[in-house]
Amino acid sequence: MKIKAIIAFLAFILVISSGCGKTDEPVIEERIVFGFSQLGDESEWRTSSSNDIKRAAEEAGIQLIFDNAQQNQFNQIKAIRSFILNGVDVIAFSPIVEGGWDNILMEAKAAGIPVILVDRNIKTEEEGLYTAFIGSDFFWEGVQAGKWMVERFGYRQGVVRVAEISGTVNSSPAIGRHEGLMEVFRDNPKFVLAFSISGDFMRSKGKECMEEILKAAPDIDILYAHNDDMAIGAIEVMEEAGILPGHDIAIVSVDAQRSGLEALKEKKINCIVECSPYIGDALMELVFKIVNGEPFPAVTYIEERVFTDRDDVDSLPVRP
Ligand code: GYE
Repeated sequence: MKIKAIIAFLAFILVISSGCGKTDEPVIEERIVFGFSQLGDESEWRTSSSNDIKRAAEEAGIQLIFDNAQQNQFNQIKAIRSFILNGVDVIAFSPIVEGGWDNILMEAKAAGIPVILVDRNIKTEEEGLYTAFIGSDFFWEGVQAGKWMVERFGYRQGVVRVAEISGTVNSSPAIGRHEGLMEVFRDNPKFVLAFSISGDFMRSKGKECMEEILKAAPDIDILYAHNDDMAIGAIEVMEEAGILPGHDIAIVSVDAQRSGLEALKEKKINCIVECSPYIGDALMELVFKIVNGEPFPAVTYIEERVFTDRDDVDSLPVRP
C-alpha cells in the first residue's frame, strides 16, 4: 500500500510539473501494439479474414504486427514467441490445429500478455492459458448442414449416401463440422457417411478428393464440403466427369464466400452454412476492453445464417 501511495504521489507531482508552462506541447498517445498470427492463406475465407483484421486495426488506431504462418504450426509458435519478446500489449492467433499450444501459451502467461483465440479453438492440458475466444460455433454449422440434408432428402425410402471432404485434420472447424453432422445422422439412421477424406480447406485438394470419391463411392447422393473452396474444386471434377453438380449430386458447403455464393446462385451448390470471417471490429473492441481492464466476454460466437438454392437471389449477401 505504502509503495503504491508513494508511486501515485510521484506520478501526481510529475503530471503537475510537466503540465506547468508546457500547455502547447503535443500529447503523444501510446498506441496499443497487437500481435496477430494468421495461420496461412489456404482459402477465400482466410484472405477475407486477414483483410478484415488489417482494416479493423487500422481504423481503430491499433498498431498491428501481422504474421502469416503459411499453414505451419511451428511458424505460428515462432511468431507468438517473437510477439512476447517484443512485449506487445495483446497477442491473438488463429490456431491451425487444436493441440500443441500449451508451452507457448505458458510463456505468454509468464510474460503477462493476454492471448485471444480468433476463429479456431484449441485444447490445452491446463485451464486458463488464454484470455478469450472469438469465432464461430463449428458444431452448430455441422448440425445445420445435416438438418438441410434431412429436410431435402428425408422423404427418400432407401439409404441416403453422403461423402465428406473435411478441412484440415485436427483443426477445430473440421472436427466440429464433422461431429455436428454425425449428431444429426444419429437421429436419422438412413443417412450414412459413405466416404470421408480431408481436403485441407484448399480448392486444389478439393479436386483431388473428388477424384478419389468418384473412384471409391461414385453412387453418393450428397457431397458435404467443409468449405466453399473445396466444393468449387469438387464441382470442377464433377463437370469434367459429366456429372451435374447440385442435381446429380447435391452439394452442401460452409463459409458463403464469393465463389460459393456464385455457385449457389447457379444452383451448383444447394446449401451453404455461413461462417463469417468479418470479425475484425469485434476483435478490436475486445482488445480495447482487455487493455483498459474493462469487463469482456470470455467467449464470443458470431451469429451466422444458412443459405439455400431456394432463397431469393437478391437476398443473398454481397461479398467484397
Ligand atoms: O471455414 C475455411 C478456412 O477456420 C473457419 O478455415 C475457418 C475455416 C474456413 O480455411 O474456409
